Amino acid sequence: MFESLADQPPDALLALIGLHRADPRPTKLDLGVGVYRDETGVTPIMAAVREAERILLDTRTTKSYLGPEGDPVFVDLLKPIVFGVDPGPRLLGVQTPGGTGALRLGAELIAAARPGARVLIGTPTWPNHAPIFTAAGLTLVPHRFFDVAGQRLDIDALAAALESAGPGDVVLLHGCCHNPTGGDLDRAAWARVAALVRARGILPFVDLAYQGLGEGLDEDAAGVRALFADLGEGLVAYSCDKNFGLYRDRVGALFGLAATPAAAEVMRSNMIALARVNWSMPPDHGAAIVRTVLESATLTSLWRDELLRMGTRVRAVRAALAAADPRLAFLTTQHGMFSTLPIDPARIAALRADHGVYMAGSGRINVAGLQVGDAPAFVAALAAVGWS
Ligand code: PLP
Ligand code: TYF
Repeated sequence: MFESLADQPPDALLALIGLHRADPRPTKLDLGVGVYRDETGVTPIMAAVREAERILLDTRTTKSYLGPEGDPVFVDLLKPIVFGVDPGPRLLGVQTPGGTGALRLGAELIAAARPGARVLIGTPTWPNHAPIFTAAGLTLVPHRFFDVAGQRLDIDALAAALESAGPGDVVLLHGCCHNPTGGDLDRAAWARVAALVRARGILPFVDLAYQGLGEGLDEDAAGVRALFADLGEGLVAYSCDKNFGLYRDRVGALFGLAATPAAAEVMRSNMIALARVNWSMPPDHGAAIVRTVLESATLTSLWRDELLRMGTRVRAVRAALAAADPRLAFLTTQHGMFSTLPIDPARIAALRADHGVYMAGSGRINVAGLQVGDAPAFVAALAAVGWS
């Protein structure tokens, strides 16, 4: 049977981890896979998370099954963080294995409602977006979201894509900290998108994987809140894996806004049915940590403080890079851990081979992989390969 299978390429982003690890040069720099690193170069277990794990170890009495919807308390505690004011019974959510599980579940929900539905998708985007939506049987309709050479959002292309779409179509939007460009919609652009989505009857599907790692928890959710404030239907794929540092524990949620409370219950039952045939039930441990943090005022403020420091460090590295080379000034206008440099594959290869500088083949850099003090060496390596 399996002789018919063709070999599949490895995930290029995850492959960078191994390449960097195998490089013996002590001066090597890892700007590859998108995980936060602190001022010592470590992806830390956050203090609030460690404390929550201690509490769970002491108080957990069972690991019996929870159910396909996961922990509803975890989902309810996230609602005010994501949406600010709770939109009430039209908003529902289920726990998922990471933001990826939420994206896949949302895609399958859309496919169940409207087989083959068109999904407007801005380019460039996270490399897993297209395969996830395609695997669910949806039809991708790409438009240019960001001009890498000019380091500018192409809002007009997004608006044109929305104007060409209508009821039954979906638009995928990054909630904040755009991966891979750091190019976020500003308040005016979100308002324009919200108006078009409403006028055309398009379903917005927001991927919110980095809340708090840009400008702050509330600032990073301002777009999704503005969009959902006066909306009939929408979906949000949420990840706690970055803002709680829980990557391997796979913590996420899929939120849905339905037209009526009754429709919300139907939507929830469909999400649960789809979860059952995919992963049966989501893993509990990471979500239990988030729940334990958010149930405690002390742990919540500890978590918020540490997240604030993480965002501040990322912005400091962006500022240091811009100060070291004025051609990188655009980095300070972008948000979150990622930006994409206008740099060709030959130079990316030379950075790796000659300077031990590891970045994605697309030119994406994970700013959080650098220390403020690394800025001169990074800029010198860019200059040495004759960047732009
Ligand atoms: N969406 C984007 C844009 C991401 O960068 C990631 C990163 O992994 C995800 C979703 C998925 O996150 P998770 O690790 O929670 O599945
Ligand atoms: O874009 C990134 O680097 C992160 C981590 O298959 C990641 O989102 C990368 C690839 C992948 C899963 C997560």
